[in-house]
Amino acid sequence: MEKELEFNVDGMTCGNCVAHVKKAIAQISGVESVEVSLEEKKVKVSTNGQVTAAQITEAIEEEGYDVV
Ligand SMILES: [Cu+2]
Repeated sequence: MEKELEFNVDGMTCGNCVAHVKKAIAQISGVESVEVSLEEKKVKVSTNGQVTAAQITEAIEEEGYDVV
């Protein structure tokens, strides 16, 4: 079943940051789409329901950004 997860992410300052975060999350198997709002510092991820929030948090943190 499809599931949407939302994260508040600190440290993104420009379009490159957004691209890095998007790419890192999109590589996780089971992720269907990623939306990033630089202004709101929000990341919305649609998944097939088989992806955990912890997996996504890890991917964001590996890119050097903070999930708050
Ligand atoms: Cu940047």
